[in-house]
Amino acid sequence: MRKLLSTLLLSLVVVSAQAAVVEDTVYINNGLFTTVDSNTLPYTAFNSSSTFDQQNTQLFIGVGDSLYLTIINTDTQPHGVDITNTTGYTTTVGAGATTTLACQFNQTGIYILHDHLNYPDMAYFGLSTPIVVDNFAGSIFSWNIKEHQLSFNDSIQNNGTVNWSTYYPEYFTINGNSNPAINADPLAKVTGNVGDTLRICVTNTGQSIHSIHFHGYHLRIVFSSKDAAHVDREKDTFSVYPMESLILELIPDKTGEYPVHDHNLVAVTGGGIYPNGMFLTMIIQ
Ligand SMILES: [Cu+2]
Repeated sequence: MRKLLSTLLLSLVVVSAQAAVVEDTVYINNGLFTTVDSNTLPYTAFNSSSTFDQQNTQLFIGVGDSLYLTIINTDTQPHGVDITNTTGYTTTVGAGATTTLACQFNQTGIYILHDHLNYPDMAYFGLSTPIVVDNFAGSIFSWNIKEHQLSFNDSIQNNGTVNWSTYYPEYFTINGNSNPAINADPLAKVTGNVGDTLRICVTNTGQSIHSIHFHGYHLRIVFSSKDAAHVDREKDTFSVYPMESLILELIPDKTGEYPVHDHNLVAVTGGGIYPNGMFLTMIIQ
C-alpha cells in the first residue's frame, strides 16, 4: 500500500513537472470558402490571425497543460464558445468583442472548440475545430473532416433556417481542402518511415457520419470520444460520427504509397466529380 502510494505520488509529480501554461489566441472570421471546383460558399472559421482562412486553426496541448485561450470575434454577429465533453467552459463573445477561456484537460483526447449557438448550424458553418490533448512525442497528424452544402451555407449566412432532414452535401474536406490539395497540407499528409510510431487525429466537425478506410494497414485506436471501449481495437475502417473524434496509431512495417478515403464514396467527390473529396495518400519510406 505504501509502495503504491509513493508510486502514485511520484507519478503526480512527474505529470505536474511536464504540464505547461499555454497561451493562444483564435480569431472568429467570416469569409468565403473556395471549393475544389472554384465555387464559393459563405463560411466562418477559427483562425490564428484576423485574416479569414478556410483552414481552421487547430490547437495542440499536453495532458494537464493549462490553456489560456483568447477569442477575438471579428464577425458582425455574436458567437458562442463551447468545448465538447466538458462543463464550465461555455461562454459567448459579442460582435467585435474579445473573451478569454482558461481550461485544462487531464487525459489524452480530442475536444472540439465550437459555437454552440443555433446548434448545429454555426458549428457546421465552420466554427468547430479540434483541441488535441496528447503528450505523444512522435509525428502527429490531424484531420478536421467536414462536408458542405452550398445552399445551407447561403441560408445560414442570410440568417435563415436550414432543414437538416434535407441535408445533401456536395463537398467533402479535410482541414478545409479537398483532394488533391489535401496532399499539400503537412498536418493532413501522413508521411513516415518504417518502424516509426505515427498518430493520426480524426475529428468530424460535419453533420454526416464519415467512415475512413486506410489501405494497406490496420491502425490501433488510442482514443475514442464516442466509445472508450473501442480503445486498442485494430481496424482498417473507422466510423466517425458528427462532433466525435478518434486518435489512431500506426506503426508502418512496409514502404509504399497507401490511399486513405471515406468509404462512403460520395464523400470522395467534390461537386459530383471523383476523386475530388476526402482522399489522400500516406507515404511510408
Ligand atoms: Cu478503401
